[in-house]
Amino acid sequence: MRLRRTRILIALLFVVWIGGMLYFFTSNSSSNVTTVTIEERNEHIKKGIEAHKKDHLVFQSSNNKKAVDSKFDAQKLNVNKIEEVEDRRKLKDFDWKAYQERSGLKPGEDKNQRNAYNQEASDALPWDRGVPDVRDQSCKRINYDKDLPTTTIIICFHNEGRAALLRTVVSALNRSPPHLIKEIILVDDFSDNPLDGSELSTIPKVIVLRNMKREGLIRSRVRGADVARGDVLTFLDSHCESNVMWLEPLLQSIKDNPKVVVSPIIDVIGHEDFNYLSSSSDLRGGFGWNLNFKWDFLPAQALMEHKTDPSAPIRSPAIAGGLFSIDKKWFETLGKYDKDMDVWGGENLEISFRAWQCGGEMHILPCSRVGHVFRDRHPYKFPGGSMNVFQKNTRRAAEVWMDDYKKYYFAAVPSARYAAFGDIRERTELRHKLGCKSFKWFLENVYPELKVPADDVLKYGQIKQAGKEICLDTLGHLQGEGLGIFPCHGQGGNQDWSWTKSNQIKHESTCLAATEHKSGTLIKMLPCVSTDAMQQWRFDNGNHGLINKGTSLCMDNYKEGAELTLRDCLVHDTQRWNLDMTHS
Ligand SMILES: [Mn+2]
Repeated sequence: MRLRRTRILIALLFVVWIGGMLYFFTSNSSSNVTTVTIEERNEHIKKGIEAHKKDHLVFQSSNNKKAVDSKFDAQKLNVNKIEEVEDRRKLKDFDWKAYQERSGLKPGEDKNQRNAYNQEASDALPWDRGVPDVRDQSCKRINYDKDLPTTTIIICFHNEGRAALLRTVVSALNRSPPHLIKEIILVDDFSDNPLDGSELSTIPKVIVLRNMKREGLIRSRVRGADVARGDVLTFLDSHCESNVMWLEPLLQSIKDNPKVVVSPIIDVIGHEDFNYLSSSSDLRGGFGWNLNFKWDFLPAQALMEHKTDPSAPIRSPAIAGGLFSIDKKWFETLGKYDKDMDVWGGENLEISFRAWQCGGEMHILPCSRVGHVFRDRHPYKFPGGSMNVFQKNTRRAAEVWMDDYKKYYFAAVPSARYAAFGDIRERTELRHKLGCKSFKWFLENVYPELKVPADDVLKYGQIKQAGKEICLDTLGHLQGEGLGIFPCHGQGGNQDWSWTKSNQIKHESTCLAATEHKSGTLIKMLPCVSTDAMQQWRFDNGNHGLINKGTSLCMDNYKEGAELTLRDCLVHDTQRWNLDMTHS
């Protein structure tokens, strides 16, 4: 019964999803919006997130000693003075072409080399170019309060391409009500050319701080936050473009609930052509037990709510980390960032755990849209060793916030057990002082979709026919019956498989089993018996075969539409599989 219900639910979900997509295309077909298929967009997002992870590896620091270039330090400049001279700075006085040309491509220079995006395409765009308004129609009918809190925009950068950096600043200025932006703080994390940042200080509201050595994203953000005078902190990456009315939804949410951390939907600016593409709004932030951030499709219930009201906030267990707004006082109360985390990585999950467990929430706001250049490689070296730093930071987050559940992280990333993570007393005291809830509470109330692995499970996920988007699927069949294949939907359910320590392929309480020794015999879902060789499998990495130990026969999708059988092992496409699985 439960299997059938799951199956019906997934079918329903598909209908809703396709309906939603049809609506999306028809409702946008008249406007001048570049649309891509959902598959293309999600592929983009997936690749983008991978690239985005690498993207922040630029920030590097060798020790914790703070070094500051006093010339560009707002604390020494006296920030109040900046407000006095603010009126004298005019956007129209800024010679954007000259600013860009001073750092333009040299003759013969590879246009992709410096920034890992096409600098020629980026430089060719006007600094104030328009972008398609990709918001849902319902967003355009919302009236926001006139007296929203003000914000300080904080942008940290290191050797960013000038055109992209400038558009980040100018699109935010041009597409926000002026009275809502207190200032824009640029934190130059020790770029090769200090003029990249300092030349922008003639733009209205811009304050430039420069680190005299690499501090990394985390400490650079805190440095910006410490001098911010706005009510709300808005962190942006340095290669973004804010879309129409991007700021109001963020500030309204925080006005309504100062303990909510809010993110825009992150649209895609192509790193080759710089086209602005709309991202799916059916996603939210999550993670696996390896504590890598990932995008999840909305669970069925949340998806239905989203389709009913496309402008409503989407509760998100985690944020990607590059772009978000938070009330300044709440940021401080919550303990800012863990400043003993180095460079980049893990800080987005840490602030996500902290926000939820300590009485706040995280929302993605579909009416707020900001484009981001997703790259597929990073232009800079990472001398500290990105894996070590990522692991140190992530382990700090796990040690402080995950209680006993950290054992699943260590199971998923065994090398993390040996990561030196330093002193965490200050952070555990913070957790205690704030009276934060347990990780168990977080799992039960915020992220029940993250399943606690059974102790006998090595890895879990889906099993794909090699080279195809077709997955092993119970087809809603019950114990004692066979199974088949179905297009992969990434929703788990009938396509959710675990690989156990005794090499069984398990779905709920059933395991895939051979019942006879002859070729052509049906594979059945039987109650698991870990010692039964007829239920044990071996994955042949070379041929991608799934070989049953008891029979030495191979799993075969011999006949389309028929149930899976065991056949003599041949190197044949119907016997080739991929384990698309995460270690638990
Ligand atoms: Mn980025």
